Amino acid sequence: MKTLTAALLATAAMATAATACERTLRSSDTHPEGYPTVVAVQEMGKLLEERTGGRLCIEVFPSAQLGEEKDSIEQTQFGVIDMDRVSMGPFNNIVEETQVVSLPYIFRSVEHMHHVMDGPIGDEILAAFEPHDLIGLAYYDGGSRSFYNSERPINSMEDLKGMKFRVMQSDIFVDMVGALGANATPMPYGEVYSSIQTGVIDGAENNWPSYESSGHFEVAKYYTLDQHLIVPEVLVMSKKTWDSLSAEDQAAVRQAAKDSVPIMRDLWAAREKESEQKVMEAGVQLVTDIDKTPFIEAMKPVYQKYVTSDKLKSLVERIQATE
Ligand code: GTR
Repeated sequence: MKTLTAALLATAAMATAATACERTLRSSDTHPEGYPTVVAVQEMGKLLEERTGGRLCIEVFPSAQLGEEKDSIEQTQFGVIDMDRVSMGPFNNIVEETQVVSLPYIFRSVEHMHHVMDGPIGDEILAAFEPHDLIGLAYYDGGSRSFYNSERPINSMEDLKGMKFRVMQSDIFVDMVGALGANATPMPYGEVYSSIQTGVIDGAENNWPSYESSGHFEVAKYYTLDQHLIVPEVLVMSKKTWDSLSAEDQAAVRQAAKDSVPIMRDLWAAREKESEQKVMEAGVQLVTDIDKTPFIEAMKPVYQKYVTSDKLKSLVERIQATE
């Protein structure tokens, strides 16, 4: 009887919690529960619920439950999904301005990326989402991305020759890998593990937390810190959803998204260390002393191919001029 009463009370409590929200926004993420981006959006949801008195809540659907990034972006444009937390990479073919922050070695460091994205250039790129039925809300950290593979340690650009790497679905990354003498295969994140395991590809490239949480380190133990990309991640809302909100709630969404950024950065810094430790303990063979100069040199044709319009040229110049 006691257990039954407890169970009933728990059900009642859940029902109250569920009805406490007038509207629950569905947010997509490719990463699993507990990953910094997932937790940051959940924290944003708490702020939003509190500040709107329960008018708005957020439910995060982790582990690509609502689809892989390319598809979830489309669904968000259509308004089927309310919010999406994605890397800027998969936006390259939709929002031209995102190409500049996806160029290899455009940022000198994570600090440089923060200075750019926290300032007017970041705001300009966020605003560029709107004509594509999306509202850019905030940027999250994605560390720096480096190559890993199942075959051999990469000590120089020479070692990459002929290898096959998965890249995010963006032409820039295909050309980036090609310029390094390797072959690129764009594919959804969720297919990478088995593709490495079965030898369809030799490896991929990512940051410490993704390399760890995806389990890729189990099938590709050679990791070289060439740090070719520092791509920020972005949280967007469907313009359809946005337009259905009052001005007051729109402001609350913007503010809560903004307030989730420092939370995310703290979570990220901690997770980078934890992930590094975990994969190293699992036997990952790390190369850190790699000369990046030839890598940077090799990217010239990629810049020439993509930075052609005045808009992008100006953005690149202003990013490079930012301290
Ligand atoms: C991660 C990023 C994801 C996704 C993934 C990928 O670092 O957080 O949004 O883009 O990389 O490589 O597909």
